[in-house]
Amino acid sequence: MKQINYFTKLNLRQVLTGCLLLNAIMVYGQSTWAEVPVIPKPNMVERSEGQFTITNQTALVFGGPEVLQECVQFFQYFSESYSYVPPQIPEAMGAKNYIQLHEADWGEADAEKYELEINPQEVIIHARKGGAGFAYGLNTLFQLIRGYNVPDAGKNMQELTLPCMKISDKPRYAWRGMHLDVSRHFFDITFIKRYLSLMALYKLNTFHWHLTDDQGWRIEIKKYPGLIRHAAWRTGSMIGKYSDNKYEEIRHGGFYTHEQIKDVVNFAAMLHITIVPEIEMPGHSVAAISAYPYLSCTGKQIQVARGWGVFNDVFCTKDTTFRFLTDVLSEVMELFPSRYIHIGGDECPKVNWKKCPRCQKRKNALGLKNEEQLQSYFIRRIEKFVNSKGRQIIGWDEILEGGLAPNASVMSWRGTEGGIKAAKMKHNVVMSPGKPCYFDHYQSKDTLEPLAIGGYNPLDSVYAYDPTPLQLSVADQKYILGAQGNVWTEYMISERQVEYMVFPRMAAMAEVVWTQKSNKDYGGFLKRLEKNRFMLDKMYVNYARHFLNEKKE
Ligand code: TNX
Repeated sequence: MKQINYFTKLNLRQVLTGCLLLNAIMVYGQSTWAEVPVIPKPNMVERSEGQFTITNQTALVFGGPEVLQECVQFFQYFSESYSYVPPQIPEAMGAKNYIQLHEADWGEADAEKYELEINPQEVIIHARKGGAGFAYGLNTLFQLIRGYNVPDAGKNMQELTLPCMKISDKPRYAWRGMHLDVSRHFFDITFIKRYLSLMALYKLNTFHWHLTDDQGWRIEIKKYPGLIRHAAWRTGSMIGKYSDNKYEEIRHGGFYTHEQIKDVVNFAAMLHITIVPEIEMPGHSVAAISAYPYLSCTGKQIQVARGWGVFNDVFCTKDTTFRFLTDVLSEVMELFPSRYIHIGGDECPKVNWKKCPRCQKRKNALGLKNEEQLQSYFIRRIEKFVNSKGRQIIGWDEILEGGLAPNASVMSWRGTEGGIKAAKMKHNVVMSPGKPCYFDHYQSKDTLEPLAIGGYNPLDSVYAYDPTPLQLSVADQKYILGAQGNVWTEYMISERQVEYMVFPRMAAMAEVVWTQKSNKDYGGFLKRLEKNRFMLDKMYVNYARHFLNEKKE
């Protein structure tokens, strides 16, 4: 028999008061607006007559202790009162007006699915225990409450209304990602958590954390203290346009300790976000080499890079480099429980390998034809190690050159060809082609835009993107895990600037990876974004405002 004393009733108004997204909401009539004000757009919505009213008598009813545990955490996060512990009241059954979380008997494939029913007497969210469904259902509910109840400081209304409807929703793709480069410019843990919270707002579930590059190493590795003492800092940065070749001399840097990383990983898990760490190899490794020069072919002392671009100093293919990298990856895998570990693999010049006696000896001993095959050997060797720990590697599409490692997944960035090729070879793929997934490119042609790396990726191009290439057979389409927005920060020197480049393009990307193609509609998205931006306002997000002037039809 179901234990009714597990049911918990809590005064919803208490929770909503002070809520990050919803506090100070006052009702001002009910909108007759046809679009359901939710981003990403839910996949099935049926509207019906009538409305549900949230009053200070509305109870929140949880069905069972585990569900309670999961949802309360999520709920509390979106509430200012982190320490709020809902009272356990044995009899909640008497409530006349309630929001209920109901455990559904669905299989694992539906871990992210939720159903949300709004009737005049009750709101019921159905989801599978242990997945993200309850959190996503609550998220949609928050957005509906916010979207249908326009705050008006002049009114002191006690009630929030919701039109009756039934939503049945689940994502199109499993990998709904955002990336952030913290090497070119360092962003502290507080900002990383903010970034994750904003991802959660849009039901994004994968954070690709680009932790190492030429311009700075950002993760503490206990066995190699030089990485945070030395490789995490540079003595200046490039300023202005790349072609100006100008530098300032301000020391820049920072790193994350193991404690901080554990804290962020737990925080992300609470928001149903997986963090995929990236450790770049064999290229983009100047910072690591500057701390441990023996890692390169020449062994020469070099400095952490101050400028942007691609550098010839890369990891040598000798055994001592592999010892270093496997030590590093061991600590990384201890900290990050993700199935995937990103090992970079992009933009590795082979100039030094061609001159290096040890690399040449390795190449000849293995009977390899060229340096591309040597890079393939490098990645395969790393893959073997990562697989031995029960994990999978993912790398940029250059890892296809010279032969793809047997179990590797590919992140397609130089267009979609690499992704298509890998999917045809039955390897998993994450799509992130520069156009339109690079959020470091300009989003407007306005000449007053802050300096960016170049390119042009406006909001409508991001929105129009379909991650599943038409060239793929139906059978091969399943290898497309999803897509992500990439945020390279050479030209983003502050958190405010990152936000400006990321929002609202992140919202468009969320709809690309969540909403079925046939349900997408850019005009409707813009209208929903106009409502949605009040949530961003509430969190003081510095989003770009160009969309406010776009035509909505
Ligand atoms: C290419 S995308 C890079 C990055 C740069 C980015 C700038 C990729 C795998 N490599 O190192 O930051 O372009 O858009």
